Formats: sequence, structure tokens, C-alpha cells
Amino acid sequence: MDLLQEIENYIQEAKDLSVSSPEEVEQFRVRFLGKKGIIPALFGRFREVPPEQKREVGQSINTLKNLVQERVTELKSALRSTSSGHSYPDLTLPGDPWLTGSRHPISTVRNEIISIFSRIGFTVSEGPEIEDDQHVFSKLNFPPDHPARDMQDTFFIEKESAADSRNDVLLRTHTSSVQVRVMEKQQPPIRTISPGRVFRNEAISARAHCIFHQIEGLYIDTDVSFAQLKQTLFYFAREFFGPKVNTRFRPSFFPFTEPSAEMDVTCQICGGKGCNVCKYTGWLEILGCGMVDPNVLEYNGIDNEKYTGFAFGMGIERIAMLKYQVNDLRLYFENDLRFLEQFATDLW
Ligand code: 2U9
Repeated sequence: MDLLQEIENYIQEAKDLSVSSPEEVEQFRVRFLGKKGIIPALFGRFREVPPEQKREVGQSINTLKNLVQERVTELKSALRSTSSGHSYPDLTLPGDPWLTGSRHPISTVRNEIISIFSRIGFTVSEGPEIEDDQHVFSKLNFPPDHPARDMQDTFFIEKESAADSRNDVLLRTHTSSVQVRVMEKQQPPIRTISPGRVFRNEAISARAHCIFHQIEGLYIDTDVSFAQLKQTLFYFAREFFGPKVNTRFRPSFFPFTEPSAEMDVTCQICGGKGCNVCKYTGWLEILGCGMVDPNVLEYNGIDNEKYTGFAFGMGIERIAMLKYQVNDLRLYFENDLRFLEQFATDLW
């Protein structure tokens, strides 16, 4: 047979070869490339090729040799990636990173506050974010012309007219509405906290957001006193901020409580000495509170001769800002992983 034809047949054979084990690849390699293999033999016969054919035959043998080498590498790696190949993963490679999420700081703070109040008998109540005028304003003693009922302050879904708000549908501006719903279903004793999202028609800035989170608390029973309110919130402050914290109460006003107060805690930055965070007062405001207005009890079917109650409310973002010293509210809403990953150690 013509030598060129013979080489061409080997080329075809190498191209068509398929194997099922590394041993077969080795046999193929030795048959072609081994000392006594086909390719050295072809080079041996090359001396007898007439000069005018040397160039063509030489190129052809080289093509065969390169092809056989490529096929050996290719067949070996194909076997390695199938289960029939006897190869093992490279155990010296670094492992795949185990990417876990982290608790959002607002959730961490909310859970901690819930835990503190649940230890003294408060249950957790939840309710709808889309509410009506009755549950957000009327039954909480907001007068008909209160500014919170204004489009500038509240997001309305349905609003009939400025004069008649009875059928308004809106996004709740506080979670006190949840506690109105508790009172509809349950007589005292009531001891519950309501965490949740609330909505206010505000321009977004570092200090304000149109969505934020609150926890409001309500305790109604016989003989509930302002002293009990103060001691409950003092207990909360010590549990949350530590045993060195002090509290003070300043008079305030809310439509749903009378008397009303705001509670301050010792500044967490300077320990009360005065710094730019507390505006050199040594105190930080953390919540509002008061005795439930007797009108609110009456509007919600609770005998205000027999029962009294206290209530309080706080913004979770505000407490989180004090805890983490992160003073731009927007960071709590943007879900930037570079921000969130810094809280990965908080398991709660
Ligand atoms: C019922 C009756 C009364 C809840 C209260 C506050 C005072 C208060 C604000 C703090 C900052 C809301 O997030 S904030 O803007 N809240 O100051 N909230 S007393 O009073 C209630 C709740 C339910 C039935």
C-alpha cells in the first residue's frame, strides 16, 4: 500500500477511536507513540521515501503524531469527568465559600424589644397595614380636624372629602390601630405589644423616611397606674441599654393618652456628660407614652370607670440608630449588602 494512504488510515483510526477506560488510552498511546510503536516505525521508513515525496510524507507523519498526542490528553480528561474514570477531586483546592445571609438590624432590634417585653407577660399582636379611619384615627381620639388626617401626612387609598373621613381607607401611620383591633375582640386584662411597618407622607432624607417600623405597647387592667408605666419602661431601658442607664420623663401630648410623656435615656455616646449626639444635654429621647385616654377606652367598649391603662410607642429605626450609631435612616432600607454584612454576627 502506498505510504501516504497508510498514514491517512492511521489518522482516520485515531480520529474515530473511542475508549471506556484509562487502560485503553494507554494501549493506544503505546501502540502509536511507544519506542516500537507505529510512529517511530514510520519515521524509520521515511529514509526510503523518494526525495520528491519527502516533504508531503514528513508533514503527514507529523500530523498523525500531533493528532495522537491530542487524542491521548483529550480521552484522559474525558474519562476523568465521568464517573467511570478512576480519578478523585483535588482535595488541595480551597473549599466553596458558604454564603449565608444576615439578620437585618431592624429585625435584630425588634426581636430584642419583643423578648424584653415578653419576659414580663406582654403578648405580640399583628394587624393589617391597609387600614380605615376608624382604627387609625377615630377610635384613638383624634379630633376630626387633626392634621394627621391631612393628605400631607397620611397616604390615602380612598378619601371621600376633607369634611367626612368616615370611609377613608389608608396606610396605617402607627401600629396603635392593631391594639384597637385587640380591644374589639378582648376585654381586659390586655397586655400586648404591636411591632410593624408604618407609613407617613414624608420626603425621604437621612432623618425621615415614608416607611418605618414601630413597636407600640398597651396594658389595660384594674388599677393600672402611671408609676407602673414608669417602672415598666425603666425595666425596658435597663434591659436594652444596660444597668448603668438612667431614665427621665418629660410631659408631652398625644391624642390617645392623658397625661402623656416622652422618655429619655442617658446618652449612650457620652454616658451623660454631653456631646454633639445628645446636643450637650446628656439625654436622648427614645419613646412616647402615657395613660390611655378614658375616651379611647370608651370608644372601644371598655368600661373606663373600672379599667385604666398605659400605652407607649417607639420607632425601631431610632433605637437602632442609637444602638449601632448609624445615623442615616436610608441605609436601613436600601439593602446594600456592604451595610447588611456588617451585622452578620447578630444571630437574633
Ligand atoms: C392604644 C392607645 C394608646 C401608643 C403610644 C406613643 C405614645 C408615641 C410614637 C413614638 C415615636 C410613635 O414611632 S413614633 O413616631 N409613639 O409616642 N405611642 S403612646 O398609645 C396607644 C396605643 C394604643 C389603644
